This record gives sequence, structure tokens and C-alpha cells, in this order.
Amino acid sequence: MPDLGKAARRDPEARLDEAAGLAEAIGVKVEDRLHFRIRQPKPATLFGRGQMEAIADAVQAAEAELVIVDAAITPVQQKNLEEGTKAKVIDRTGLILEIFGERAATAEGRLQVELAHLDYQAGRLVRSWTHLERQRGGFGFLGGPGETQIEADRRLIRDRMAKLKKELDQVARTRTLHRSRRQRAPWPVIALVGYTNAGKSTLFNRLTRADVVAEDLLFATLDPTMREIALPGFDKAILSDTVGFISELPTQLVAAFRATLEEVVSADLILHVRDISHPDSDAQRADVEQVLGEIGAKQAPMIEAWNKIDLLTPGEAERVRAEAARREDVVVLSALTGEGVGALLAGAAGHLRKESEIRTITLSASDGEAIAWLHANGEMVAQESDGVETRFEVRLSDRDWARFRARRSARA
Ligand SMILES: Nc1nc2c(ncn2[C@@H]2O[C@H](COP(=O)(O)OP(=O)(O)OP(=O)(O)O)[C@@H](O)[C@H]2O)c(=O)[nH]1
Ligand SMILES: [Mg+2]
Repeated sequence: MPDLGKAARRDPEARLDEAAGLAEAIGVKVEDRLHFRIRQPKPATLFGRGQMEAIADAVQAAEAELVIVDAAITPVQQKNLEEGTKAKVIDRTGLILEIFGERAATAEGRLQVELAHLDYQAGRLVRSWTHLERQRGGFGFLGGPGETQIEADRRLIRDRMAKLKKELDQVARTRTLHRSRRQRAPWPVIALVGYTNAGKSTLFNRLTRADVVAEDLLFATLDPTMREIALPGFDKAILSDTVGFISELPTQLVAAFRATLEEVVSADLILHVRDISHPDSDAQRADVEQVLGEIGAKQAPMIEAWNKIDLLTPGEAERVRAEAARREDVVVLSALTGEGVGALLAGAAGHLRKESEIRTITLSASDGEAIAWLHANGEMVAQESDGVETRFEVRLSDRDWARFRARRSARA
């Protein structure tokens, strides 16, 4: 497990724990964990000679079949490392893709993961390891279908990718239809985002009384789920649970999941769930914000939910609470014990209300399109017509209000 610049701000032990957790997420038994500081990455092998020997010794001692490098390695480095250690080698991106391959449950999820994996493979058409694949079946890319694709030539991969993209576009179009149908009801949508294992699904279940899988497992959730919740002062609101983020999330995956993550982009409020008890909590926040930026979800209003407060010592908890009290956009809670969940709901409702104000709009009675738009996107409070013009009082969020005005000026 190399320690390269960007990873250096993280606690190496926590980082190793995370990598081991990722490996365990696909049923790999971790026999040994090594941590190296790499000052000068070697183009051929990444690791220096002494480090290579240490890895090879560890592989031999444990009779390991697989070496996981918790960093990105080039195809050449992968090949040389495999020769030097006599084991199969995968990197962090390969491992994460592997997990997603096993987890993807819906047709869309599988398409997205396959696309991401092909993109990754297109760059590394090297024939390598063969001994693990026979032990593994299923959708996993450690063997099975993945290996045959490695043998296929780049063109076949590109063709398949083009086809997958078309299928995904189709699925995304259907979803957009669903969404616009839903948006006709003026219920706010709240999206849960956060680092993997932060407690999103646990919070989702508590708020919706659903039973989405919540486990001490990285990437327990892949497919988005939406449910109604009761929110003080609102008829109802929609809450969505979705895939967790992770440091160095493969760009191929971000691209492939863009359609799914559109739920997040179009949300009225983003709840960023953070494991405040994690030693790398700050670095995790930065990772999540980076992905939010990549998918274009930075402009939606956001509340940070500082979760797992029950895991802190009383002293630490007090310090965290004091820090949270200084910020308007932070709520401290435990999704497990339920402490602070009421305050979170109140905070979310307050945020949504602050966002949405009653606007007075006068339209000509013949302007059917604009009137339909207001009905679809806002909550109609009152309307009064003199036969020529209609005066509407509509509750609209700041974002929808800006969208409405942009439409008007575009048409004018
Ligand atoms: N002690 C404590 N544990 C919690 C809390 N919230 C969640 N957990 C635990 O943290 C683990 C991960 O919770 P999940 O809800 O599955 O996390 P997630 O964010 O949905 O994770 P992914 O779907 O994998 O991205 C589970 O073992 C939960 O029981 C909390 O407030 N306190
Ligand atoms: Mg989850």
C-alpha cells in the first residue's frame, strides 16, 4: 500500500483499514497488510526493489494469490508486479470496479458498471493472471466475463461501449420522464450523499421506516432508492438514498453513474452525511465535495449531518457540538440511536422553507405554457383572473424562481 502525495493527509492505518474493507467487501480474505512510503515512483514497478522483495516475501509467507495495491498503477506496472510477486495484482480502481460489479442489482446499475469496467480495461489490454478466474463465477470482473474481454481487441470493446451507452441513454430518458412526472407534485426532494459507510442508509431507514440494507460494509448501497418522509410544515417530502463516494473514486465510475446521480443534482436539498467519528472525516468531506463538483451538484443548498456522535467520548462530543453550534448548516446526530434526528428534520424543513417563497406573477391568460410550468414546479397558493390576465401567487424555491425567469427572458 503506497503512500503517495495526495493520500498523505490521511491516517495511513485508517487508509489501510479502508483498503482491507474494500477487499473484504468482495469476499477476499486479507492475510497481510504492508505500508510503504514511496519517494520516487518507479515507472516499471511503482515500488522500489527492496519494497518489491518485501511484497514478494509476504506473498510467499501467506501463500497469497492476490496483491491489492491501494493506488493507481499502470498496465506495465501491473504486469511487472505480477511477474515479481507471482500473484495476481489489482489496483484501487480495479478493486472498486470489482465491488460495483458484484453489487449492481438493477439493469441500469449493471450497464453502468460494465461500461466503467470496459473503459478501464480498454487502457490495459494485457493478458495477465489466470488462476483466480476459475474459482470465481458471477458478474465479478476478477475473472469470468472480464477475462474474455481482456482478450478481445480494443475495437470490440469500443463497439460494446457504444452499445451500452445507447442503452443507458434510453434508461436515463425513461427516468427523466418519471422525474418530470414527480416534479409536477410540489414536494421537495432531499438527497442523501456521503462517503461510503457514513450511515446514509441507516439514516434513510430511520426517517422512512424502510429497510434498505445498512451494513458495516463499503458500498452496501449502489442503486438509488426514494421514499416519502414526513417533514414538519410540508405535506411530504421525498428522500433519496444513493451510492456512497470514496477517495479516488474511479473517474470511469463517476461518468457511468452520472445519470443515477442526477437525482442528487436536481434535489432541492442535499444532506451530506458524515461519519464524524472517523479519523479521516475531513478528508472524506473533501472527497465528497469533489465528486459533487464533478457531477455539477455544488449549487444546491446543503446541510452537513455529523453522524455517529454516539461513538465519540463525552469530551470529543462536546468539542464537536461546540463547533457545530457555530455553523448554521450543521446538525449533530446519531442515526443509530436517533439522537438529533428531530433537529435534522427541523433544520431541513427550515432550509427548504427559507429557499421557497411566495412569488406574485402576472401572466396573460393565453400563456398556457408558462402557466403549466408554474403548476408543475410550484405550489399554487392563490390565483385571480380578470379574463385577460391572471395574477398567481406561487410558492417557488429560489432555484425554480431563477429558472422561471430565465425561461421568460429566453422567450422574450
Ligand atoms: N455507532 C453508530 N453506527 C452507525 C451510525 N450510523 C450508521 N452506523 C453504522 O455504520 C455502518 C454503515 O452504515 P450504512 O447506513 O450502511 O452506511 P452507508 O452510508 O449507507 O454506506 P454505503 O451504502 O456503503 O455507502 C453500519 O454498520 C451502521 O450500523 C451511528 O449513528 N452510530
Ligand atoms: Mg448505504
